[in-house]
Amino acid sequence: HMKVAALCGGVGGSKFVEGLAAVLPPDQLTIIGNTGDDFIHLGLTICPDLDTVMYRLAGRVDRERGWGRSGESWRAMAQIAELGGPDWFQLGDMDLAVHLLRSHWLAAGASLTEVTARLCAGFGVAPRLLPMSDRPAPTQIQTPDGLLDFQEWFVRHRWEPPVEAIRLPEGVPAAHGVIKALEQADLIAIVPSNPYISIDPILNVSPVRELVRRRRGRTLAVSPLVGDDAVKGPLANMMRGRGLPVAAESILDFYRPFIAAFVQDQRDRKKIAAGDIELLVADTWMDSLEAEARLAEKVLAFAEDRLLA
Ligand code: FO1
Repeated sequence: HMKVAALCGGVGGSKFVEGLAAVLPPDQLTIIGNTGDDFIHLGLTICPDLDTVMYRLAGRVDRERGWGRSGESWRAMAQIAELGGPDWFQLGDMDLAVHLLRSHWLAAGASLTEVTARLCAGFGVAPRLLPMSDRPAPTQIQTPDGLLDFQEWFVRHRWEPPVEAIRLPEGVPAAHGVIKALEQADLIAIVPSNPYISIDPILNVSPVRELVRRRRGRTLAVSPLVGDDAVKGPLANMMRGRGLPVAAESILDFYRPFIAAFVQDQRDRKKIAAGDIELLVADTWMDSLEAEARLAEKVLAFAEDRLLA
């Protein structure tokens, strides 16, 4: 049995993690979630990526949207809109209950790690979900129109204007449990999330980048591209903006200093010349729990064979 630590962003990553959770005993899986997308909105602390993972593992995510709750109602949001409040970020009634409780516990002095653990316990989520840091580490997007907060750029302006640079705060410490999980993991899995806005913010809390680099021989990444395209979200746009081909090879190049194994989708036109990196070509399209579990099983067997043997 191997201990897995997964670096995870939002929607895409949460699907792979759901697959891992389906095939691993819960005490063998620690998920390190991106909190660079977090923000304070309507006075509440919102952690979209942690919640996306938590709701999915609880079986309560809206599987159509990929975020928020299934069976959600929107009465509070409708009232906020009627009163002229900000309604560009959609917060459902049940989702709001989580943000209220999180903000309440944080105000009472609990850490985000502790609050996340309490929420996960309440939802019956068994694997450990850790925020990358207990301190705010907001990602900002540099655009021709100025510097935007992440959710302003992502949700309010729908990935516009184009990204000139991604600004990550320097010197933010990782949460204590994160370092321990990365040191003790038999396998570090970089899940199929956006490398620039979901994974890089996690690598950037100290000392995660150095730690993962040191444990390169035990680290694997799954490409977020399927058939040379992004599944959802701005990744393909961002790659074009960087002058990179929208292909798994560009993703591999980004992760090269950190990994010894890489997984690309079988629909990609070109099989990567991976050099000294172990390569698995697999079906990474995750449209059901069965597909997620099948992929997780395959990736773990590959890791066991090529990295841990
Ligand atoms: N994404 C949207 O595109 N529009 C929304 O109104 C929105 C609300 C929202 C509320 C709670 C939550 O946990 C996530 C939400 N998301 C929304 C998704 C999320 O902001 C992004 O997908 C991630 O931040 C990117 O990883």
